[in-house]
Amino acid sequence: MVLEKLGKALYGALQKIAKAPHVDEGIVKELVRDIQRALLQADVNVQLVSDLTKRIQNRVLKEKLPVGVTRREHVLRVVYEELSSLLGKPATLELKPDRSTVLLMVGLQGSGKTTSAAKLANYFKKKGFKVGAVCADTFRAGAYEQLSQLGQKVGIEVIGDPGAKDPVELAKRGVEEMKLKRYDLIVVDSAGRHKREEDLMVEMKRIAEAIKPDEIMLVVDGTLGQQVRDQAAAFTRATPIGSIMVTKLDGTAKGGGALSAVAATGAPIKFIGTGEHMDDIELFSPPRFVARLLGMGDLETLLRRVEEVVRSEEVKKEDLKDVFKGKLTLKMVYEQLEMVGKMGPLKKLVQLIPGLGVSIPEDQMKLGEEKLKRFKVIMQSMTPQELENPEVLNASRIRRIALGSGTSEVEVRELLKQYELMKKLVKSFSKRRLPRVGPLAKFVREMERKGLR
Ligand SMILES: Nc1nc2c(ncn2[C@@H]2O[C@H](COP(=O)(O)OP(=O)(O)O)[C@@H](O)[C@H]2O)c(=O)[nH]1
Ligand SMILES: [Mg+2]
Repeated sequence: MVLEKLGKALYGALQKIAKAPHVDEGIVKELVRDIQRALLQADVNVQLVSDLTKRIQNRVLKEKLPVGVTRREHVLRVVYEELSSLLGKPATLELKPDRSTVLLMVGLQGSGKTTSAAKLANYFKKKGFKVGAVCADTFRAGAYEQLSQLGQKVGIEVIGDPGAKDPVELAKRGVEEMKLKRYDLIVVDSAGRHKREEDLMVEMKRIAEAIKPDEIMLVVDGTLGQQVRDQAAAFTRATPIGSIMVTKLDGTAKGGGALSAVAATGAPIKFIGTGEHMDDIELFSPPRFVARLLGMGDLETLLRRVEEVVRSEEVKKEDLKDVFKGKLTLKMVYEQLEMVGKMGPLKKLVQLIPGLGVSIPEDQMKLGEEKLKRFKVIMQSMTPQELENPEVLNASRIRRIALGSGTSEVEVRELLKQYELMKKLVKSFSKRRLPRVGPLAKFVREMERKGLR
């Protein structure tokens, strides 16, 4: 999970409250200290932490308890609300209904602009929009090549010219062409470095004047922690920044610092990047993000994710229908592996379900690339019947498959164990386990409405 360490620390702090016989001043002060420690470790600015924890303490100790709310619930709610507001207000990116929306990506080299441009294009394409990208980075060698490769991967048109010298002209031409083609969204990638930083800012301004984007999105590297604040400030001085995307939150302990520092500048964080793959992008909503951080689960995101998965061409509706019935064949596992070389959307889905994964440690779900390749080889040695119905795999069949695939029986059994594990996860989707009342009921109804159950 994103910001795993921070999430665990905060969860631990709140657990103390949940377990305490009485919520008194002493325990509230202890909670506040725990929260402070957790946030400072995530590189959240000292002043922000101090203000936040003061507010939490004041509200918890002084606010009158709303009717029907226990002191404990009140504490949880205050912490949840205050952490959410630390991360800013929720904001979305709405595309214009009647014309092309132009989005200009800016930011320093290496922040993840090009990757994020392709991720965003992919995100909106999956929602059914016609999306294209323009490479206006004429500074970095291979910039066009990089974007067009990513564009190919997600299946969108990319306009660029590796030989061009003038990024302003290039951006203008590309955007005009795509407007004529009636693209819903045109993402413009720009350069992140120049010999002098001033030149970069000037170029950005000129591109912005030439293409008049509907929104300028600043991309910042989340691993920089609270330092990103200076970057955001510098870009904001040069041109109006409409929104921010914080990347690389998958591999950093400083993500909390980056997010809160950005939020403090007043520009809304609209998306976050959580990995190198094209699907590793999330619409950012502080309340939802904090709910997940605190281990409250996140049904809204889950719903949305399900919707996207269903819509994406990669997953056939029929398959999901079976999955939600708790049925999973090795053939489906194989298709999942083929699809993204990982576990595919299924894994992401599973991660989002609150309470799941508790019995199955994360590292058991993660398989190394090498292992995945071996598994694929093994499955290629199986008959369609075996793939459809792994229960028929007895000792002699396992021996045959090991021989045929040039692997070992141990490995074949290991694959079967993985399969059982996934099956167990998938079973949790089944009717039997899903409650008819409470927060999950909404999810169940939604699935039924979509004919997925
Ligand atoms: N782990 C991780 N890596 C990312 C993420 N976003 C971008 N990257 C990597 O960061 C590096 C720089 O990205 P790039 O898009 O070329 O940055 P640009 O110079 O701003 O265009 C590349 O290796 C990307 O794969 C992210 O969310 N997570
Ligand atoms: Mg780039």
